[in-house]
Amino acid sequence: MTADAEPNANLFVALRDAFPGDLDSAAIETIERGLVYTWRDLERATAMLANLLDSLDLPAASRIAVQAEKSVESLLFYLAVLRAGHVYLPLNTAYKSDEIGYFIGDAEPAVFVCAPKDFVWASKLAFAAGTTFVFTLGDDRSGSLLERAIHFDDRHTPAVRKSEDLAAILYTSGTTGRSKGAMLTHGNLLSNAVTLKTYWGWRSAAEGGDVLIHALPIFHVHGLFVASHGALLAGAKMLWLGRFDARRVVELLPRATVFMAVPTLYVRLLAEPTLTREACRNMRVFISGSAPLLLDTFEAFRERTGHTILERYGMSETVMLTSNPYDPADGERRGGTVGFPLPGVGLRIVDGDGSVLPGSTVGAIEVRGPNVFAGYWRMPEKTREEFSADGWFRTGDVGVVDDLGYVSIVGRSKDLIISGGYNVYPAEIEGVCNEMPGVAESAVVGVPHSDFGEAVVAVVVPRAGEAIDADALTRALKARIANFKVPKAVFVVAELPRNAMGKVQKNLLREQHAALFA
Ligand code: MLC
Ligand code: AMP
Repeated sequence: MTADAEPNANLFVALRDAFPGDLDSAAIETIERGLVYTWRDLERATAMLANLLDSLDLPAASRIAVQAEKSVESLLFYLAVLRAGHVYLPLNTAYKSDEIGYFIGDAEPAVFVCAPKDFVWASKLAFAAGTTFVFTLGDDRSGSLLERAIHFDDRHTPAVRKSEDLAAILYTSGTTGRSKGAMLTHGNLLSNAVTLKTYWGWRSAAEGGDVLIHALPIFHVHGLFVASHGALLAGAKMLWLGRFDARRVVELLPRATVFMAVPTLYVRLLAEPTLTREACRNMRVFISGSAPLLLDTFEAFRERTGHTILERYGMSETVMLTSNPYDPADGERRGGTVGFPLPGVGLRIVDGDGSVLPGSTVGAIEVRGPNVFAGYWRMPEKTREEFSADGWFRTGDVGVVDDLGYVSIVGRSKDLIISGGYNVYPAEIEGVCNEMPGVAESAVVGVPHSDFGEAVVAVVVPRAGEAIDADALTRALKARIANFKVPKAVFVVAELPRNAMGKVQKNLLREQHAALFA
């Protein structure tokens, strides 16, 4: 870099600059495996992995797709991708080969990292799509990625990136058609992490040292960006769980100060008799998001633990948008609301014509700010559609802002089901159901579920003269799509309810099946 060049806006550099002075202190402790990673380990391992990527001579900003079980090494690889100046593309571990085939075909990654057990089918798909390198990574440090990286130097100069350069692509399903890749820049991710650091009062080692229980998957915004960036930017320690386990989390609470989760995890924590005020005595804040937190859960948690959950709202395209206050001086945390727009985030409510509505009026939520993504990967048309003429992003959520400025989400204009924090688009599931033998048409709806918040239910109509076996259909769906998308119940009916215009009346189906899992 020359003397008058702009500073390096690579997100990795900002995260690394926040490492504490004592590089030999613990950065991450894995609970299931009992391993401790120091900050020096993070520095060295990301350097080795970044040097491996450099050795592949990839074009700058190549897409690097990863479908690997959660492990500290997969987090380190994410950081190494940033460090080397490439674009990280995480994929849900539940996705099946059809789904992976679509993502790889669309994103054309130069490198694909998969679980060792998936190498045969996954590498075939990747090489067919033009991917040059396929590595494997297991959650027990196995696989070719680490075997190769170990031979590289543990020093590396981070690639110079501009704030508007891409850092990650997160696929998010579409209301029609297939998934879209939301392109997030280094600037999007860093600005949001810096805002949350202050707004949620993250404490560095010198300030008392936060300890985060990291129990979420790391292929989505919540676990990968909000949780990991938060801890890294504070130089705070993480207690790392490969998968969520309510009993284990309660056992860890006395050693922790911060917990982040989707509502299902709070419901499961409440089912643990060992969750008490005493267990939470050192906790500073419990944060919830990705799906609506029921008021019952919010109140039961406060009663049991003495802690008021802080609910916030965000999405893949924008990272975090609003948050209930952390500091009581900024107001109380209100159940049923997602708090205030974060500093620097603009939020407005508009009607169907795009006219801005006055306070306390329900309408479509639009947002803007340094956190709002750069558009959908190779979908300029779709990107244009999702922004207003004056540059606000249409979230697809329906909400209202009260007199005090608290935002509540009251619905969605997008036909979306959120099950246990994962998004399921009915149009996608209907498309797959309709391709199944004997199915004439189908309708997929979300119904209340006591654990997952919402559950996917399918109502299918057989072709004339044919019969459908609901169990066989479910089995066939399991082979095609990620398990969390598979309907928890399938009903076979002679016809779907329709209105005078011929549109399927999904509200009737929702009402009919409302009590199934409530
Ligand atoms: C698992 N299953 C689910 C499911 N998760 N079904 C519906 N919805 C889900 N979310 C399936 C399993 O495959 C299994 O099916 C059956 O349900 C029971 O599984 P389980 O053992 O109870 O599930 P478990 O492994 O414990 O996982 C549940 C969970 C997990 C809640 C821990 O879903 C999870 O980690 N959710 C968090 C998602 C998240 O991080 N979202 C953030 C998105 S970011 P079978 O058929 O095999 O028996 C975002 C932006 C923002 O939205 O604002 O943050
Ligand atoms: P994703 O596309 O996975 O990023 O999901 C984003 C969507 O999750 C948002 O558009 C909202 O519909 C929903 N969401 C996130 N946080 C909340 C919340 N706290 N309350 C209600 N819905 C939420």
